[in-house]
Amino acid sequence: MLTLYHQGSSVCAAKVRIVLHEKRAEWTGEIVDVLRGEQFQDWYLALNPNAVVPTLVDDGRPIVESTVICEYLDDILPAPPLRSADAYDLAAMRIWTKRIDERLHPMTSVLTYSASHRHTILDNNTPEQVEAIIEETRDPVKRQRKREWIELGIEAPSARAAVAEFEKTLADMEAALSRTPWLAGDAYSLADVGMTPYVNRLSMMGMEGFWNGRPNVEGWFARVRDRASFLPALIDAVPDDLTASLATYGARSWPRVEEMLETLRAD
Ligand SMILES: N[C@@H](CCC(=O)N[C@@H](CS)C(=O)NCC(=O)O)C(=O)O
Repeated sequence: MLTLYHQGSSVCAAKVRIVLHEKRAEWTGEIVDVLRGEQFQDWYLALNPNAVVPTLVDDGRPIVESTVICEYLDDILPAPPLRSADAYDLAAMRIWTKRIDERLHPMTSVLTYSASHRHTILDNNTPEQVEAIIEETRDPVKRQRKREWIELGIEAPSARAAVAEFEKTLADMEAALSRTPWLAGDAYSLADVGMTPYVNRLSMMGMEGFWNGRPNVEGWFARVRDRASFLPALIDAVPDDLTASLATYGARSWPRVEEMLETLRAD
């Protein structure tokens, strides 16, 4: 019995949902509303001491870390395989998933919060409630960053670094996809699963301009969107109000992001 603790807005949780749908697994989902601080409740901390989603519980045993969860699912549900039997392609896949975990994911929080979530938080809460949302983040470094994104939005110093990281990632995707049809070889793999929610996040925020002049990324994303896993894992799982706010506020932030991109591309 597989239970996924997740949330529609979470890119990490989306990776796991993709794998569950690719495998046609039987699973149940429990929503942990990370935008309202539910991840800090004691019952959830007992499952995931890092206070983040996703957590997979398999017959009462919790597994954390989305990349680890995806590999675990590929171990227990081998068909269809999402990791190559070829050692080189497998290494290439892990370079992508490692890069996503270490570099792209932290920058996605910056971009999403500073371009979109901050507006939702500011528009729907009193100043005291906003302060409470910031203060409930236990890690002092994360708390300070959240404050900066909520207060400064896309003008936060970290926002430029986030735009630069996405720009570099998409440039490297374009190069990889000019060599092979999928990111880590001839077959769809956990590398493609891993990148999908991040590219989709840009798309949901109306920031498709990131792949202007990148036909291989554009073609890859079209093929990813055609997969049966895409709609249930990436679109249907996202609450309507969140989809609307990502689109509205993302579009509002895009002109400034585009300016940053133009500067980066001119350098
Ligand atoms: N390395 C973790 C990162 C998980 C993570 O950052 N989850 C985000 C949503 S994508 C979260 O729960 N954020 C809530 C918070 O930081 O308070 C994983 O891959 O599972």
